Amino acid sequence: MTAQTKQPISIVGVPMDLGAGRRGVDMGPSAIRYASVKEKLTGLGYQVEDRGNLHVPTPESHEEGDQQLKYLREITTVSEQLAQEVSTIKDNGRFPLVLGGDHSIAIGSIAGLAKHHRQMGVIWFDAHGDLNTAETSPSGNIHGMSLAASLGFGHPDLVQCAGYAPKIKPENVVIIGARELDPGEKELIRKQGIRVFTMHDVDRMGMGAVMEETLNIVTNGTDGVHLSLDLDGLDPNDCPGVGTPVAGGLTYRESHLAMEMLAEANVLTSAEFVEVNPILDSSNRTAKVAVALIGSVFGEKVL
Ligand code: EXY
Ligand code: MN
Ligand code: MN
Ligand code: MN
Repeated sequence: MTAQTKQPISIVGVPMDLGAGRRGVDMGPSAIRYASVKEKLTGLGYQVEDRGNLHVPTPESHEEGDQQLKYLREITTVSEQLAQEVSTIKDNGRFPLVLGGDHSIAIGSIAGLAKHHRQMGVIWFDAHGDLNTAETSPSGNIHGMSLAASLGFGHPDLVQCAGYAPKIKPENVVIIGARELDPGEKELIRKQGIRVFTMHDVDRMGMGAVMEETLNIVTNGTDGVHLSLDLDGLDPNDCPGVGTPVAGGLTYRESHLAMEMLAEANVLTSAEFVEVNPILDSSNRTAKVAVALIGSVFGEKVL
């Protein structure tokens, strides 16, 4: 996306909550639209189409299935559809902006994107690693497995979404904001050499230095950069409406600085904002933060 050309944007909502441990995040796309995401972007001079929502099965109408891969069948079905949708948006020469829904949707968005990018950088803002497999997951919730699957680790139905694997390489992935990692995730991080800026790193280095290093990593040898922003990466005091809140997160300003530096770098080719859960929110605050961050990453400035 270059500020000069203002690439047209296509919004797609994925009201998915089957990958999460609690209901409600399926209302995330509506909450973000209600927080005027389209108006924010048109106000910045972008041409925006809203392609509506993908159809997602409701939990009532489906069995949970394997307790270590809950709703695997439904999630793989939606992931394939999202991969197709995102690929179509790329074919149309537009910028895909995906609204979640729980973080399992990243399996489909990254699968659709990687068909258009030989080597894509990924910035994963999250309190968590989302690097579990069925064997290492403490919950069986697939939103905790989506980055692992995109890297080629986990159940074949997730790893092979859109018919190929892997989608991305560990040397092009950066996680920012991590503060709750499971043993299996730590092992994968060590084995694969994935760059993780924990909250300790953010505190010590400052977000400016973190983003300088992140930008170097995700643009090194890549032909695109995807932002996968999980609102639970921010502190629950700023973003209470998320499904798996973890204390001690990124501040509102640290997150905005990261988005502003991303906008200045002019390297972003796609983005998704996930895990907004209005049921756990107050006066749609979390969706409003998401829209404010979207404004910053698309170039909104104070001066
Ligand atoms: N690591 C835990 C699990 O795998 O169940 C919690 C995952 C939360 C995932 C949210 C989307 O970031
Ligand atoms: Mn249905
Ligand atoms: Mn996540
Ligand atoms: Mn998370």
